[in-house]
Amino acid sequence: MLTLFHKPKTRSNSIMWLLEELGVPYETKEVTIRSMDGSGAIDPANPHPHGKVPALEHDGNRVFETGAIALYLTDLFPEKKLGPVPGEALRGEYLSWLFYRSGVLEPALMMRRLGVKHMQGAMGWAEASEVETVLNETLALRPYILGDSFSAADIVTGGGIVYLLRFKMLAETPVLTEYAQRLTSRPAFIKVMGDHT
Ligand SMILES: N[C@@H](CCC(=O)N[C@@H](CS)C(=O)NCC(=O)O)C(=O)O
Repeated sequence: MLTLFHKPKTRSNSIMWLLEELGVPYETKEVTIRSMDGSGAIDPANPHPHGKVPALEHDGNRVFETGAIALYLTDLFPEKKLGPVPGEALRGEYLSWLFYRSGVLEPALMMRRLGVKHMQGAMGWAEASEVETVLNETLALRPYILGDSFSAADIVTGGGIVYLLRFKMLAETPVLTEYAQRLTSRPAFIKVMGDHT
């Protein structure tokens, strides 16, 4: 059984969205987490080493980090065609965009929001405006991150784009807005998120 450790309206919604796109059986265990306002607490039932969500348990495997969970799931269900498996075309592109959200997109835009100056050459991510350029150039060429087909990279990094647009951390452009509309109109997205991201 797949068990998702979950808190509504958090990043674990992305994994629930993916599980719904996959159409596989799973259970959720709702846990408490620490909040920005100082409320909340780590839930001892949560296997995540930092008490965060999402975390996944499956057949004795613990998986944490949204990108890693997405990769685990799409490799587990290759027949669902939501992520290229080893040996398939676009596998490298897929892994790159899965890691891009937590490695580049989130830190770059969070640093800008916090007013921290980017130090070229010293940080493992690019400056926020450069990230915006790359996203716009990529998505101007194709409807989804990997091309014509939707994949879990659209849930992980694309879901991040939806969230960051909503909270005005990413500049709105026709390319990104139309991409976000493609994602948020998907039945599985609406089932999990409603009008929330
Ligand atoms: N890099 C992690 C981030 C996970 C994360 O920060 N989740 C938030 C909820 S959106 C959380 O659990 N926060 C509680 C805390 O920071 O203790 C991932 O992508 O899975």
